[in-house]
Amino acid sequence: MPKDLRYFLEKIKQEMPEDLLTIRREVDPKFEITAIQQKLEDENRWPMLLFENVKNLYGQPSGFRLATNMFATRQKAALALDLPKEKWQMETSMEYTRRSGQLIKPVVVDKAQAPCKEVIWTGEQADMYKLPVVTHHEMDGLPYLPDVVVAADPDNGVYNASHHRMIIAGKQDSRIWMSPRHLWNYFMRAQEKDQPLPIAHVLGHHPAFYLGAECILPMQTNEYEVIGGLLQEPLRLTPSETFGDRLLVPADAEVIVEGEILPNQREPEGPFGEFTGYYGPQRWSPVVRITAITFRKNPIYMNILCGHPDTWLVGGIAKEACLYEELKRVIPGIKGVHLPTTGTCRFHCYVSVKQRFNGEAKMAGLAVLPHHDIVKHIIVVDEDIDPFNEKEVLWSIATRVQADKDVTIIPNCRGGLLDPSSTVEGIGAKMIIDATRPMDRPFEEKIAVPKEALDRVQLKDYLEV
Ligand SMILES: Cc1cc2nc3c(=O)[nH]c(=O)nc-3n(C[C@H](O)[C@H](O)[C@H](O)COP(=O)(O)O)c2cc1C
Ligand SMILES: [Mn+2]
Repeated sequence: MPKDLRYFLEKIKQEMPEDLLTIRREVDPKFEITAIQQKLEDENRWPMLLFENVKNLYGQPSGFRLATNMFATRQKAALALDLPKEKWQMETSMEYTRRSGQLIKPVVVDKAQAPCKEVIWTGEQADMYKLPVVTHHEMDGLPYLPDVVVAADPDNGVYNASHHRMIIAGKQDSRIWMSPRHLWNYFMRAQEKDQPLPIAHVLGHHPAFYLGAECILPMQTNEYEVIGGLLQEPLRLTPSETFGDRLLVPADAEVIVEGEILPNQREPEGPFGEFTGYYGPQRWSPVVRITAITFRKNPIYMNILCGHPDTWLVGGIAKEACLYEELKRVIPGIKGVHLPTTGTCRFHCYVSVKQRFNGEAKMAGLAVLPHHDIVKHIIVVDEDIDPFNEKEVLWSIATRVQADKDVTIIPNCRGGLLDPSSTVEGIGAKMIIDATRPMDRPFEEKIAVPKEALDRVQLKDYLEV
């Protein structure tokens, strides 16, 4: 059985049954699903949710199930990479690094072997209102698709996969938001030739598919091969309905929405509740004309709740892994990289290093910058501090930092386009806090109860009568 969303749901059922909730009561995709997620989050609960009965945008039963919160905890990401859930910290990112370094070429199967072609809607039938497209937050302009967009490079056919929200403005009318990364680059080159860019929005696949889409590798890396590496098996592809072999789509996806980004057309898109926890503004964004919708029988539509852990983790783990590889080239003593999700929406990055030479910590901080543009504040800690333990990171800042020497501010860098504190869009300051011990003088010892005593003393011998 190829690794797909159903395969992963089975795995969760077997290995983490407490982490999957099935909801049978009928729900409306407008605010009802996100209200349930918010209420669970308020109780510190982030199980994967599978809604069995969801209405479409006509208010009728859609026939699509809906899955969400697939990435809301790191334990689920560990499971996605076949690790035991206890290995949710750096081991998960390291496994990502290992797998993404082993590119596995995809295989192409014909339509008859492709589950995503079990039902095909083209022409007038390809109506987005028949899908359970979710409206997430109060001021969101309209419902949004929040999943992965795949496209072939217009010049050489190399595939890119990346998450991109798409607003549903009409039955076949959408707009896409692209910050200036790879998909945007593909589109700009197609537009220069006055050509549309064929795309497919992929809704519902194995979580390793999503983790692969968030890699930060050179643009000429075929991301279908990266996804193969993460799945540890070739990704199965099949020709799209609209573009045939010019756009191959994942055969084992639940739902595929095909379309093309039109050149030189812009329409309003937004506002949208963003990963920052704020609404992003309404903008003039490229227009997508929807051409076909294909799906499996008893399909599972996939949603990702933006501005909550579900969004931060899928990108965070991929970015940590890629950053670790980049930093290792500069600082061999790199120990760990963590993009925390405790409300810092990946604007913060913790790096731990075994510093062997003065200044290496600063270099580690600097090396993060070109590889992940949204990171603003980098905190570099020693190897005795666990970057996954925020209490230790804060203690390190409190006790190892002198602000006049250890804080470096670099103005006017490329930053996240959605950072609400920046005054020029996409431009911002970076801050590196070197929270490592100074190397040129002795430093106080950390307190510790002797290990021998800790090993000897068993609490039950003292506290239980
Ligand atoms: C759930 C989710 C939604 C995202 N939505 C967008 C989006 O609408 N526009 C965008 O430019 N980036 C978005 N991103 C970030 C990109 O997917 C991410 O930067 C990706 O690595 C870009 O890949 P690329 O460089 O291959 O294009 C989103 C990420 C996640 C996890
Ligand atoms: Mn890419």
